[in-house]
Amino acid sequence: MKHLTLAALIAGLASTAVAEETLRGVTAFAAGTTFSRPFEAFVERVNETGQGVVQIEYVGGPEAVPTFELGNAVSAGIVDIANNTTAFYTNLLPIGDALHLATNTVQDQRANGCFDKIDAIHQEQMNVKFLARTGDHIQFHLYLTKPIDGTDLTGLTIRTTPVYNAMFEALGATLVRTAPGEVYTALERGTIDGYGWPVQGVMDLGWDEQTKYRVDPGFYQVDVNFLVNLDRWNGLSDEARAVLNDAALWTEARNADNIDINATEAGKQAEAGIETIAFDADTAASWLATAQSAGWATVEAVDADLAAELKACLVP
Ligand code: 173
Repeated sequence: MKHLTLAALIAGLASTAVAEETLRGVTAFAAGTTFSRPFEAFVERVNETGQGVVQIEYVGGPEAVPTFELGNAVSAGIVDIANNTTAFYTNLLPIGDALHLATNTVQDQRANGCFDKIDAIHQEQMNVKFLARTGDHIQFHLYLTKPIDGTDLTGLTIRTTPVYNAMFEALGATLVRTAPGEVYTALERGTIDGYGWPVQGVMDLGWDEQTKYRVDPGFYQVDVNFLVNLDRWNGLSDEARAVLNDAALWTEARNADNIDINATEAGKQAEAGIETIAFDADTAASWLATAQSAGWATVEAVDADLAAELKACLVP
């Protein structure tokens, strides 16, 4: 008995000496679906490698914090760490629209100074540490319930986010912004004729039931980022920050898996009956040219100098 008490006392002292930090984590995408998965693997990794130093309590997804509110929540420190895409926090970081225009990888961006620049912008404008970027190699597509035979989207009502706004608007579509959680119902009710979404995740969300076509080629590149409230980040020990940084690099190394996953997903879509509308070379070139010009025009309208700086390191 005496022994146990002493052991408990020592354990108690030890735990006050090295306080383990627990961060509350929330994802902007439904928990357990494609764009939450890298974050979920990261949480597991941190909870293994950070024992006694830093842990993440995974609170969940949009049922905990609505998709378009998560940026505010992590900025204000209501959430400590968020898995979020710039398209869901454009209100807080308008220049964030540049991130999906990247043609290089996050590893390139770390090497050429772009990552630090993006981190600094997040810290200044949003009070968050930009910890990691996932989604490399994954492109976005237009999905439809009715066919098109060229790039003209006039007369179609398309669900968008800031990722696709400029491009689809330039092509004549009527736009409706919704969180991913509202897409299925919008399709079912016929209030939209299609939606923008990456090549991955459609099956996961059950949208294949309501989708007839995917338009190829894809465009842009997914950015789903880990953001840490800056006050919380600055208050962590060096050791805790190192655990988080190491797990961030580990996660980013796994972005390369997306190349194979993309192919598997496209195969599953075909099996589920989603037909591909594959533009011929000239139409594809015009589709992609509109994507680029409309996308960069939006970013340039926010801040031309910063847009040029980012373009130099995102599209080298
Ligand atoms: O379509 C979307 O909701 C969107 O903008 C997005 C961004 C990154 C990954 C998945 C979807």
